[in-house]
Amino acid sequence: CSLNTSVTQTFSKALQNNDTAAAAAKIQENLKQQNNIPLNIAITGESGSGKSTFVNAFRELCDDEEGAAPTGVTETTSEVTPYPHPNYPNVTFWDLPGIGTTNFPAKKYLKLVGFQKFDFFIIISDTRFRENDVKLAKEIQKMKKKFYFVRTKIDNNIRDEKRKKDFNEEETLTKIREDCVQGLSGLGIKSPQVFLVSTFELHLYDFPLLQQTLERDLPSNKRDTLLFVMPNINPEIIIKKKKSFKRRLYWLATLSALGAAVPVPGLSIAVDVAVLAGAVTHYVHAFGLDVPSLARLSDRTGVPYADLCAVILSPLAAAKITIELLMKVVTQVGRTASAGLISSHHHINTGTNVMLLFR
Ligand SMILES: Nc1nc2c(ncn2[C@@H]2O[C@H](COP(=O)(O)OP(=O)(O)OP(=O)(O)O)[C@@H](O)[C@H]2O)c(=O)[nH]1
Ligand SMILES: [Mg+2]
Repeated sequence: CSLNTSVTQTFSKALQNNDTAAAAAKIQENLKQQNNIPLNIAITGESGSGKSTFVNAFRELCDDEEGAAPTGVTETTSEVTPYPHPNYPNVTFWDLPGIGTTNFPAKKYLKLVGFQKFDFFIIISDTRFRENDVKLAKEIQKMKKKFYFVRTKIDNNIRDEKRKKDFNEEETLTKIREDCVQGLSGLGIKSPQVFLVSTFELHLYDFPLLQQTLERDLPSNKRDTLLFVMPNINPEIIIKKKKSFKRRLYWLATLSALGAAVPVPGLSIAVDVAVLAGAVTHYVHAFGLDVPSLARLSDRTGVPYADLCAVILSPLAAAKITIELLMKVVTQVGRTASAGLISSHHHINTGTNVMLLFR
């Protein structure tokens, strides 16, 4: 990536000029930049459609947990509420009141919720989409922003249809999808795309497709930002996170190796520790290995926390993320980047740091 190349160049130059403060500052600045790419996601839809539940699911919070958006059968969302992601505060989910509850025309509604800041809108409905949803979508389009229709509570429809003798899940889903598409087309939306979702079971139905679509539509610098807040609902997402993490680690280790190539007392160690601590923290969060995430998972599944710590390694093993892999990346990068400039002593130090951080 060109940004990274330019940072690497500035970094090397600063080191050649013996300007260690500038070199360290450059790394910190870039790490901060990478972790601070803002992503603002607007969630809107009529009252009771499941907006707040959707926001909580993305933040991997139970509805009754501290910091969760209030949800329920009575009307609860009446104002614009930002919910930052607990591990990635640069990502904010905005729980918006349904346009119908505000009685504002679409243009005024968008102005009041501050539409400019949103990267995209998710318009949720638990039934067919209505005129209000369409008016809003058209106005969002006029403002040159993206929107996605999400039809929620599919689990309810499937459960109801299952009672019938000739139940066929695919047919049921197609029927709901066609019904939504027809409704939207009838109200003037050209070839609408509707994603069928159960917020209680994000791994099912169209949520994975929604994830892929969002990723495809976002500008490239924001793709990883979205990826890392995606719940780990399937191996594909875990593998994508792994790849992105590897790329990042590769680059960090390159800088770390460059730092070590020039004998500046103190700097290399500081860089290693800062760089690796940052990378490993990121890793731990992305894969839900932090203590609060594991405790939540333990609560949700009833699996004792200690057992979970052991079990959780298996999906990671499936994605081939291991401490050995991390070590390999770090040492191999060191070798490639240094082109023989740095001592093997440095590799060992870097590896040891990784090991220590993992304990
Ligand atoms: N079965 C099922 N129920 C859901 C789903 N999503 C939300 N619900 C339920 O629908 C009800 C309303 O959900 P909320 O998230 O509070 O809806 P909201 O859109 O935020 O509502 P307001 O804040 O009043 O505008 C709650 O009882 C949720 O548990 C889903 O995917 N499946
Ligand atoms: Mg709500």
